[in-house]
Amino acid sequence: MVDTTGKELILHHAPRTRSIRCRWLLEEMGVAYTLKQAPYRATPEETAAYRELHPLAKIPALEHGETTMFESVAIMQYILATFGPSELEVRPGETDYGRFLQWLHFGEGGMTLPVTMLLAHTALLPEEHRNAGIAAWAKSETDKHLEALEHSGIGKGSYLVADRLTAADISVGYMLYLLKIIRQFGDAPDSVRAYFRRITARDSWKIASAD
Ligand SMILES: N[C@@H](CCC(=O)N[C@@H](CS)C(=O)NCC(=O)O)C(=O)O
Repeated sequence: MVDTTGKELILHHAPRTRSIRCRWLLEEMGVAYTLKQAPYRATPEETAAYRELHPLAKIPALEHGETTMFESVAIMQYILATFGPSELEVRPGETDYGRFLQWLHFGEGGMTLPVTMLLAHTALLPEEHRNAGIAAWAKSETDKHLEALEHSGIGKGSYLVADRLTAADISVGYMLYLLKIIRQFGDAPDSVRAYFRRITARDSWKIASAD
């Protein structure tokens, strides 16, 4: 599929960040896009221009004609709506539509708080500012989210919903990747680790996560 809107689609990206979600989806859908490296964890001076697109200077951001956006899951929904229909989306009328929306947002809205606290208190913050109590709480909350995944469709089939790879897998898959980066994925349930291996065996993932 190519861009039939006639407008350049620009994804502002940095390695290992949530822009991988959008790039993974674009690669799966075969939509043409331009990748621009965004300033990541840079000084206020270095991010001044980028803040026009993203007021928090976080990654990702998207430009498409008059439209500029941030929030990775919202960007995925925009891509699906603008360049679909696509198998990567579950649409109203399909049995798994509600569950698709649920897991799509679980990846960011559900998992971000515990995973970010775990990241902060095991890796990101200087050691003297890390809090062992918060880290333990974040680990236990993260484990609950992984158990919820274990008891979802992935134990029975290959994917979260609709027996096919969808944007919900991409949303959740990024969070599992983040846990892997911070070395908090090794004790995840077997079915969740096997699921992660399965969905990241695709060329689209390899391209999206390459740089
Ligand atoms: N909810 C936002 C989160 C964006 C976000 O936190 N991005 C991270 C990278 S994955 C970032 O830019 N971190 C740098 C910082 O916080 O300064 C989304 O899904 O787009």
